[in-house]
Amino acid sequence: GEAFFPCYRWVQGNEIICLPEGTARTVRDDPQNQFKKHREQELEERRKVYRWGFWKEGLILPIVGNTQWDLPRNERFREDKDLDFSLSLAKVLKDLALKGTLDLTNSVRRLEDFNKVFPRGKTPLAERVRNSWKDDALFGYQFLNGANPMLLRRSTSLPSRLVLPPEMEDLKTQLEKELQTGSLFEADFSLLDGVKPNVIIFKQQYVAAPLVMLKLQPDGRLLPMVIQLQPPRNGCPPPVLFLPSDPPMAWLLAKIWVRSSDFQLHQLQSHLLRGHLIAEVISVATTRSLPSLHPIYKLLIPHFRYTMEINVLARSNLVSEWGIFDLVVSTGSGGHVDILQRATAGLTYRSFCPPDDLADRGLLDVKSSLYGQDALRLWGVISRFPISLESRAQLCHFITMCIFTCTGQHASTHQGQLDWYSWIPNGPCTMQKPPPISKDVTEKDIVDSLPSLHQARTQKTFIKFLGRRQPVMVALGQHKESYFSDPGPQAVLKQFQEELAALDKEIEVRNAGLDLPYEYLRPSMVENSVTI
Ligand code: OYP
Ligand code: FE2
Repeated sequence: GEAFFPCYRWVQGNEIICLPEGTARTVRDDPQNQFKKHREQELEERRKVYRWGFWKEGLILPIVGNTQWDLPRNERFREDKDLDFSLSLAKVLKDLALKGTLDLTNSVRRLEDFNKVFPRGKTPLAERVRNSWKDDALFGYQFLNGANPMLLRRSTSLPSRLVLPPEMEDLKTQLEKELQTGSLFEADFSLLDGVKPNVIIFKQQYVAAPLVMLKLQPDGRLLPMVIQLQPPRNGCPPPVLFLPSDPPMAWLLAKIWVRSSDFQLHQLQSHLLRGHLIAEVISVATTRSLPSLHPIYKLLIPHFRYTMEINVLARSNLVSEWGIFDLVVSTGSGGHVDILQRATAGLTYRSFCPPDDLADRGLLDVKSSLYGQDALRLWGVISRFPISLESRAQLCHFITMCIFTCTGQHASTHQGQLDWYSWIPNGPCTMQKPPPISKDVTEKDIVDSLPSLHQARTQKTFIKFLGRRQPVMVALGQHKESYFSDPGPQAVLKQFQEELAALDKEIEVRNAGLDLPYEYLRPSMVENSVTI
């Protein structure tokens, strides 16, 4: 049959292709091959309806179709979801049209002016971000438990791109000391190096590829030590290094550049590619490969609801020509596709499995990585779910990866948007001046670098839309359709739900004792599939 992941070099193992032969009826129960024939016919039919499409060279394949109307009826939003999606989109767009009319002539003069586009009904965490966004501790915290917890890694050596001039002997000593004790971490945005920046209404926008070195303190706080905004280039003087001891405006602008770079990698690599697009490829491949009677089909199908439609909408409105990225994001108009291609080339199976991914990034024993702790716990609960596959450990691992990707992986990168990107300077969608090459920086330089009022309002509009509470929402493991008729699997589902409830309670209790609660992987908050 068709390989489960026809287009990925990272899934080669035959454990995926050799799925058990239709376990609803064994060969012995089916002497005339009647059931087998039925399953084959069903798959033939399915492969006609669910065809692979094509979006861009070098990217994973999507479902065929350019608009939501091209999708099979079963994949379309049902009435309640459709209504909620269209109405809330209409509402935010109306708001944008009304309040945005004067934005092209009005400008942001001071940082406080971003209050004009700070949403009402914001979350407590968004409020906290607005008040404390300049703190180094909150800046560091975001790499652990913010909107994009996927980039940070523990350093195993000083990165080769970090060229330290002789007068920075002190810094070198400090970095080496942290390295020795295993408390040195890095966030490297090299993937963005050389990406072509957007031009928006005749105005050049800018992209950088920073490196941040951070130290993990015994109290669990992660603090930045140095920021390099661009990698060194042959024949050019080494890039300036920004330090916490620099003049406040210079240090702040360096941090803002990092936040804007994180916005790009977060949305494109962590959220869109590793959440939405991978969930879609798993859905399409499963639907084409497994008949309805197959237990793995029954197990996975609830985790695919609405994924194809939301992704068609994203491809045709967010990352399309004239889409939101082209209109207001620094990597729009092609750079974003380049980033997706680069990120696709680097996908690994291990990186989709938190036990392996967190080990590879040196985060397993970091107590202040709440994302890491919760991801491991959730992974554990899911992996105890397909219990009848216990003897096929690798298949179980693979299926757990599929479910975690469609649920926890997406939730952990989707849900932070409203909290961390409502205050625009903490996650600017674009930068309008080149990265600074000196430490002579004023508040005006910062404001001129940040998004215009119109860009900021557009960011707010879509962040609010994407981050709003979903009224039509099925939480992890709470689907009402029952696919399994046997009491055995039904009991397993019930146990799954009980373990999820226990984990939810535990996280709630843990959060009650924390200064900043981490909510994105609470089972009651995690959606059962990628739907927004
Ligand atoms: C799809 O104007 C989605 O019609 C939201 O995408 C909104 C639309 C379509 C309609 C837009 C319109 C949902 C799912 C996704 C994803 C991953 C990437 C998200 C990037 C968000 C960027 C926000 C932009 C702020 C400037
Ligand atoms: Fe999403």
